[in-house]
Amino acid sequence: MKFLLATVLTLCSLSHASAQTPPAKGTETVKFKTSAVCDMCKARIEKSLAYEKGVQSATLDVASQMLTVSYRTEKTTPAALRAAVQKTGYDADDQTADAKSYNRLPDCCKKTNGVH
Ligand SMILES: [Cu+2]
Repeated sequence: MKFLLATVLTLCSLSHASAQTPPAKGTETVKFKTSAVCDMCKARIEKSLAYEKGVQSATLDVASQMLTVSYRTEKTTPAALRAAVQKTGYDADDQTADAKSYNRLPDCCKKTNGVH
């Protein structure tokens, strides 16, 4: 009886593990429009994204305010990456920056400044 129970539990956890693995594997690239205005913003966003789970590279072009992120599809999602940008204090596409983080930014990095 004990043996049977162990077998059932093992089968159960095995099927759970495979159900949680997304079918698509690999690397995707996504671009977000941010509210970055200067090289300090660029450094801040790139550094913060580099620490995000699943991120392989993050590059921000200050002139266009476009952030390009390549990420592992089985580790993270565009939504999670956008949230990471918001947490850093910047807008990501139509999502507004986290207010607390935004208020901690130096004055030169506030979006009222425009790109400089
Ligand atoms: Cu800045």
